[in-house]
Amino acid sequence: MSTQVYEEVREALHEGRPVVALESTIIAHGLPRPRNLAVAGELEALVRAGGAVPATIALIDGVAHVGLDESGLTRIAEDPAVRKLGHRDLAPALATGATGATTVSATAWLADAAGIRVFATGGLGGVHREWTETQDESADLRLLSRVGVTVVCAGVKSILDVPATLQRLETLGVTVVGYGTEHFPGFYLASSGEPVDWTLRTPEEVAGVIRAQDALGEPRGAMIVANPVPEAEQLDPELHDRVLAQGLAAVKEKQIVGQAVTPFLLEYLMVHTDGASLEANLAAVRGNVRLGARIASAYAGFGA
Ligand code: PSU
Ligand code: MN
Repeated sequence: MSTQVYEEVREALHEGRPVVALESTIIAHGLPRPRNLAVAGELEALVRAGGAVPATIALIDGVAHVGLDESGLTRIAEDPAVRKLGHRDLAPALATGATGATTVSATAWLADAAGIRVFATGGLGGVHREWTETQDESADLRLLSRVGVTVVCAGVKSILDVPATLQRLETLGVTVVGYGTEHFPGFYLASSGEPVDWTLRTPEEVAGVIRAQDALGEPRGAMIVANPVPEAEQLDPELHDRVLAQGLAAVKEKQIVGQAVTPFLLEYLMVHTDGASLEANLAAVRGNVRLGARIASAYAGFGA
């Protein structure tokens, strides 16, 4: 496979220094231009400030990049032809020379292959509402049952069916821990109201669980570290519920299906909350990236 691991990332991995993988779909398809490019740079800077090396992952002209330089980040943020790639899309995209942003599933796959153990993002994909009619479930969930990556996220996007998603994660054997909370976060909201079975409170505790996974060995599986957006920065829950209901009705009316559903709803919420959902989304991602750097540092034995 044609993979290029950015030199700084390769050296850090070789020396056992902390590395945090970042996904690119959120940049290309989850955030509005031109803010998306600024955010891409900001997230990398947050990883560095936390003492780790950032590795933003994407496909450029048929080459999988683990770690992007500035021109790569700019291309992913600005080129309108950038596709959205789940892990099942990687082979055709590589073979045809495509350029694409990687979702959680494709990013976790490539990070795992490169030996990166910690990955930070916003919210995972999951089981969509009305799954019984559409069978729309993000490929993120199943892929996470097959890779040994720790994913720091603010839960799953609240546009989804959260209880059904937690059920699927249980079936798939994906470890779920709340970070400093007994409840699964609600992406734009600090809590989804659903309980979690395990609560960890420090990066060292999370690193201890990763080491226990190492000791257990096969079969490997991911750990989801569900880190809530601070309550002061969450979206107003009433506004959230009202606008989300409208957005879900619009998906139906406009007959939006498949890969387009998630970007449509994220944008709908942004427009109809006057940008408040975007700020909550960004606050969540920033918190996750900071925590990811601390976890990677603790796991590498660098303290936090
Ligand atoms: N989280 C965000 N914004 C996003 C996504 C997650 O804050 O755009 C992306 C992730 O890349 C995730 C994808 O893997 O949405 C899920 O898309 P789908 O539901 O089509 O699988
Ligand atoms: Mn889907």
